[in-house]
Amino acid sequence: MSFHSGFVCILGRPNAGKSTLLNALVGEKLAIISPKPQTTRSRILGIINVPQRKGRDAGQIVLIDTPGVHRPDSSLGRKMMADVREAMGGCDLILLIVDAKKKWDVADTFIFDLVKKSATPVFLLLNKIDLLADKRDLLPLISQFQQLRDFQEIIPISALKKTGLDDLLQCVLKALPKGPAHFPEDQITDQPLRFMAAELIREQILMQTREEVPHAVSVMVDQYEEGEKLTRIAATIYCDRNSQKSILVGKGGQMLKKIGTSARLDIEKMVGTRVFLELFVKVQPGWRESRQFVEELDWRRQIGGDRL
Ligand SMILES: Nc1nc2c(ncn2[C@@H]2O[C@H](COP(=O)(O)OP(=O)(O)O)[C@@H](O)[C@H]2O)c(=O)[nH]1
Ligand SMILES: [Mg+2]
Repeated sequence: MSFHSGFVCILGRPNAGKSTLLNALVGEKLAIISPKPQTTRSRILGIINVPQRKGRDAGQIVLIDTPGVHRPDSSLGRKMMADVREAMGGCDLILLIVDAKKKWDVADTFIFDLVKKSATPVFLLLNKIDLLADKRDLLPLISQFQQLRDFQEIIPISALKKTGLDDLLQCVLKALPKGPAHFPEDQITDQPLRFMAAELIREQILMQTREEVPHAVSVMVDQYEEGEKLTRIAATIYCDRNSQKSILVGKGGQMLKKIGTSARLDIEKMVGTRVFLELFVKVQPGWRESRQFVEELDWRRQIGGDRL
């Protein structure tokens, strides 16, 4: 049996289930998830090592989760789409993921056109099949998609229920070039812990606030000190307007406390020590329009290197 290795980009509309799939395949929570569109703002790497099993191929799959494909209308949106294009550019295989329950619309045309221009092989993943009452509905759906493009594979899955993922992994491996692993076997991501901590804080904000607040928020970790028993973290939540700040702080600081407590518990699970978390809220009007601010949020720039 042979060893395959390569980069695989997960592409799709906001909310199709890209990050859920990344987490399910890697078996760790690397990307935050929410029912709100544009939860993922930068590309996220997840590394899967498939061990040698009888009669099966082994290898290393480097998955890249990406922000949802959309027409950008701000500096933040343009940066997100630049991340999508960068991930697409350097990969060996594209996993185009669609929500099997959703009706086709113009946003789908946009993404299919994007994929059409690329010479990279594409698998189409029909996700959320757990929501289909009748599995026979899959066949007409598959033939409908077959007419759109010559997909190398069309695979029905449920990222949430982890259905069809074993078959998916084997198909992906076979489609990757033969060659040695790109990353050491014990590495599962390239994200620094301090960035993942910022994301876990943002996830709580996505879960606990509504309407325009989730989209108006970004989180930056100002201080991150790892100790053997205690990790000290200070982070700033940036929002657009005073009214949003009032919501984030809440009556008597209730909301900020709630966000802080839940995020702290999640970060403790991730780092394996107790965590002391301090949160601040600042108003930074129009930050999504500021190219400089948006670039400052990017941890790849913060550490001065871009490995992909
Ligand atoms: N029922 C069901 N829900 C899913 C599935 N995959 C993802 N979701 C949900 O869809 C929403 C968006 O998921 P997420 O992974 O953040 O989508 P992304 O924007 O493409 O990264 C979340 O509420 C997920 O729980 C699935 O296979 N079945
Ligand atoms: Mg996502």
